[in-house]
Amino acid sequence: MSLDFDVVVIGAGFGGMYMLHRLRLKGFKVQVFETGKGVGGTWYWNRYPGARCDVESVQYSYQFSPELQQEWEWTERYATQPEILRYANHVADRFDLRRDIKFETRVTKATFDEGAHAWTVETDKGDRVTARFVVTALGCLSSPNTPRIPGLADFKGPTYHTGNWPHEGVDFTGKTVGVIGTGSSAIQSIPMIARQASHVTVFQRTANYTVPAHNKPLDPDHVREVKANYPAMRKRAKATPPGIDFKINMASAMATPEAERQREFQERWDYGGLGFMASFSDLLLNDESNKTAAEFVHAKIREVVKDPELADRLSPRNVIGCKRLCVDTGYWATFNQPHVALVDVSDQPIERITAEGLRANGKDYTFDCLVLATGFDAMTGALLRIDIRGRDGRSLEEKWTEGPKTYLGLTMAGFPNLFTITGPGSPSVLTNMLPSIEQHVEWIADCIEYVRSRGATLIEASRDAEEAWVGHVGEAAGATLRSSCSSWYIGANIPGKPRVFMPYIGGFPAYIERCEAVVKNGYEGFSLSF
Ligand code: N01
Repeated sequence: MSLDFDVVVIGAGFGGMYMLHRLRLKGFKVQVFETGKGVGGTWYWNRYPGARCDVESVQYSYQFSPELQQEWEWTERYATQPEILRYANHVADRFDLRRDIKFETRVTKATFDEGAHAWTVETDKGDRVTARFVVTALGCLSSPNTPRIPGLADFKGPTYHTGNWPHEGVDFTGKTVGVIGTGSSAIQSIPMIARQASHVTVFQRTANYTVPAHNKPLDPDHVREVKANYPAMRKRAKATPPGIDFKINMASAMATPEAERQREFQERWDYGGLGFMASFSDLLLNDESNKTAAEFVHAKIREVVKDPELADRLSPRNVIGCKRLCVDTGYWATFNQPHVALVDVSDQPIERITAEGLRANGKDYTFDCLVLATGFDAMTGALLRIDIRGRDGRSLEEKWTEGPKTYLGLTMAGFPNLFTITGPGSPSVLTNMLPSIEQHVEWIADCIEYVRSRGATLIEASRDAEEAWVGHVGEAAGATLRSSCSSWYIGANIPGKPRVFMPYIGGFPAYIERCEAVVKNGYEGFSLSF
């Protein structure tokens, strides 16, 4: 049977773009399908005001091309969404990617043909193509979660979701705005919305920890230095659990005298960003250590927020770093402004959305515009939106009834020739996504080349290898405080979703080592067919 393509790639974000490039270099015929009108994935859709990456721009970038790394000029410590999107477009142009990407086309179905050892991929535009392999590059946070609050359709004004923001932008000048959610997207967008709006009401179910970004324009001397030493910096980053080049203090918080501990927290706070959680090595392992960091942040909230009762309501109660730490610019100070109000909806869910606003705690709130900063059906949502059928016509949804099961977060037993970039069971969202994406893309491209070089037509993970990996992912999660709260890491934000800690928390270096060992041992845990 002659197939239309060697590989179909689903998604043209950073994962899909590099996958296309890498496979092309190896001489494979590739078709990419992308729902959006352009490349960029997350950075194409998340255009809410204030959107920027919480990993520093010189690190949140591709490293596969030294030339690209040298020629691209980041302008700020933390790049804005428009700048990252420009970068994605630059990459697409530079490597001539667009000619193999079909835009505005959503893949709806992928079915494995056991006789042909191939996939048939169908789209909402009527495509029906065959390919030996399918690679999903769907992103971990790309299926927006619209909460099932009664009456959502009744609201008379416009409703915006941060994860699917209008491309033309939104002008809130003179408007009253209701915002549901206080996660990263809300924490970035609320200060920006408050600059324009005449009144903002924030509905908070769970207060969140955030550290200051201290964003600034990049100093040209610093950029020159980074560029001169890029390989060394990338190497250092790969040796840390989150794949980010920052100093991890290996001391225990509890074993460190109080004054020294405060100094370490303060230094990290003054520097800004996610490195705060690397102040001590046991913040996510030991409750008491964690509390020292949490209390440090609580004190910062009290310093900034003038009304003590409001400061208390803004202070998170759970383990710091259990939910993804946020990085902000002026979030708490925004609540000192008289036109910004915080409504606690932690005790009772929002009752309903009404034509004029919403009803919560027995009270009606009115506003002109509603912003849903309510996050995503993370890690599995985008995959399960596609009707993926493996052996015996079994759906992925059926396979994952009790939670996602993968081998290395890359493949699944019963779904031969299918790969997932940064899938559940890989470090993905617990790391800097760009190096994680590159590591997956390179592993997958090598694997596909290996299958070809052996004259085989099928590769499949064994159930035993998958079970062992799923067990290891679960064990690793159980050893930290990260699975102790209701986060999207465990699917707690989606009613009915199985509660399973989805990403691999063992750290980037251990994960890379494991992937490399699998290859060295002749693709251990996989079988080939001809
Ligand atoms: O989503 P979230 P997000 N009633 O799930 C609340 C990445 N990211 O888009 O915590 C009331 O974190 C929900 O409440 P609760 C980053 O990895 C990165 O902000 O479930 N409230 C929560 O407050 C991040 O972690 C960047 O109790 C409801 C909020 O909505 C991930 O994306 C920027 C509700 C959702 O927060 C997701 O962040 C932005 C309901 N029915 C995002 N339903 C950077 O790089 C939900 N909520 C900086």
